[in-house]
Amino acid sequence: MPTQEFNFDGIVGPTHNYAGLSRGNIASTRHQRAVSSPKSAAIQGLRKMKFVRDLGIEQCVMPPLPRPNLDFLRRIGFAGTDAELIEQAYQADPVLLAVCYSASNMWSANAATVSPGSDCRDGRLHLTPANLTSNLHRSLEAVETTGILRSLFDDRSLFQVHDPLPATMAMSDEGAANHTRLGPSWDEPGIEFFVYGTEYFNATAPRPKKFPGRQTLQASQAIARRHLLDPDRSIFAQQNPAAIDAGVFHNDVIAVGHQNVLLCHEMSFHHQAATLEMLKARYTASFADELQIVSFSSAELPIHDAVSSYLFNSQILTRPDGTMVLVCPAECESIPTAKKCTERILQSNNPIEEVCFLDLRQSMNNGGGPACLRLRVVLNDRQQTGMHQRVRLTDELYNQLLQWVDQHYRDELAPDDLRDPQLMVENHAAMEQLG
Ligand code: SUG
Repeated sequence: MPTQEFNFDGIVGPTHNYAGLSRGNIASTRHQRAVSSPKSAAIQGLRKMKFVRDLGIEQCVMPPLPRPNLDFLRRIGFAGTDAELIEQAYQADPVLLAVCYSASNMWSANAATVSPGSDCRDGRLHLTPANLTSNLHRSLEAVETTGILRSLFDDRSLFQVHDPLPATMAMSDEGAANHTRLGPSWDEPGIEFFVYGTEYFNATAPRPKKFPGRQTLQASQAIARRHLLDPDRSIFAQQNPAAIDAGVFHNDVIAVGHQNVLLCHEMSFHHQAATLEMLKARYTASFADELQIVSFSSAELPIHDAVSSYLFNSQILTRPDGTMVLVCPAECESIPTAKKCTERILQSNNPIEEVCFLDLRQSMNNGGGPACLRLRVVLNDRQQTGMHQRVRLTDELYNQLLQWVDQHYRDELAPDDLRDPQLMVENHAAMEQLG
């Protein structure tokens, strides 16, 4: 089995809802208190996984986390039976109830930063689960995600699943959403490109004014050290603070890279020209071919359209024949500027030969596009055999999951439905059956 990239997608959980919990994420704020459809959200996610699998690309699933997280409610001072905890939290502040019910681990790009074994000095695959300290609801994921990753990748001779970084602002880490691995092959060492929002200890460094920069340089550097990366092949760049203030809360909302391709916007990086020059130079020095960069100006794609279309949150995938496909959210087809950009991607010099558009509206309404829903994990032959096998998406598993969703998920979930203890009972039943 050749070394290849596996996509691990989070299955949307039965409590997918719109609580407006993520400051700086415009879609989340805009849809606060809207009625969600957990069933359609999960089906849209599963269809994307099947679509990728049918392209001949390895696809795996990550389970939803058990919700509500009642331990969280106990830790912040509520007490009593499960139903009492829920009612007390609702009375104190419905936001707290939304926090413990959030299905946010569906966005597995934020689950961890992953470095392929070929980039790491000890040859093992290294994963650092993200601490997600920027948002309360997301910070609850870290411990549980670490447990899941350790059970998926439990052979210590092949994999190293680190603890999340210390949960402090200085080490704020959002995982692979701010990390891109570039290089023509999966077997040779690649270039690891880390993008951060703030430089925590440097008070004079530019910062976003309105919204938080969720990834710090200090966190990215710590990950590079832990993963035993070659400093000559690790690049750190700052996100453009004005873009963060325009709603670009992760780098994967404004840039996407894969193998020898990088799609970006003129507002992607703080030192845009220098960052792109550095990437090109390091790439050419390391490999025989060149990095193909396709950059878009604000005139072609106003930052507002970049954020609402999520063009840069598309997945770039390599098919078994070596050609690439761009999997975009359906919004890229309906927003004319974004549609034109997809046409230019097809015309310009790069290996992307096909563009397709998928409906992921339920997740998009919370700020999660195709690339947010997947964690890329490059696995060699031994690692493919050594990882947990039941998560690989087969037609059989796909059909089982569709049936499971149909049986257990609600068609609609309104904000005040979280108060109904019956929702908890339904969730327990669903998770029990998933096993
Ligand atoms: O962290 N939204 C997520 C979206 C994450 C997208 N991931 C990447 N770009 N990789 C977030 O902001 C909204 C939940 C709510 O409002 O109910 C939320 O958590």
